[in-house]
Amino acid sequence: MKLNKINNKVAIIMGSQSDYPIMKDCEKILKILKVKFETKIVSAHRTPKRLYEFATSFDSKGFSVAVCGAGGAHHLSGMFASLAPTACVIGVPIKSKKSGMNGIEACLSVIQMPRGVPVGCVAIDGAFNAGLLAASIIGIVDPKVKSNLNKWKHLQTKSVKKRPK
Ligand code: RP5
Repeated sequence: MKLNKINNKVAIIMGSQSDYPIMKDCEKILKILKVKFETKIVSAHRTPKRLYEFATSFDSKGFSVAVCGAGGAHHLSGMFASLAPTACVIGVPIKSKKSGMNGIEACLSVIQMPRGVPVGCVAIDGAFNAGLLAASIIGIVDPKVKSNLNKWKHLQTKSVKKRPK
């Protein structure tokens, strides 16, 4: 009997090269947890064709979670969720130096999705937590990732000292 292929890859996508210093945090935790991922620059506004092509082939390429980081008028997560209807999309609102609004505008763009097209949202610049959340989703189908996440959380708990120095 042929088993169905399990989609266990995360796509880290960002609107601009300038988002990478923040989105590196997502790569960092996914590497620690041994989650398979690919990182790309895909802009909803500047490279819409690239967005369409990547989002519509997402499932067939073995991905199931998309972590989308963008600042300003953050349309990346919402457009990705529209074009890849079965993807788990996590939006990372990024504090863009150019907008002067401290990332709140990107945050509102991510959380105010219309009914029927959900996108999860982490904190402004919260790429590390987006990676942890992505790993917990992949852990549902990948026991190794689940176990790595469990160990990591356990170590985090152990690292919290009882008293300040
Ligand atoms: C957004 O505008 C990008 O995601 C980035 O956060 C912000 C600024 O982009 P650049 O002008 O630095 O390319 O679309």
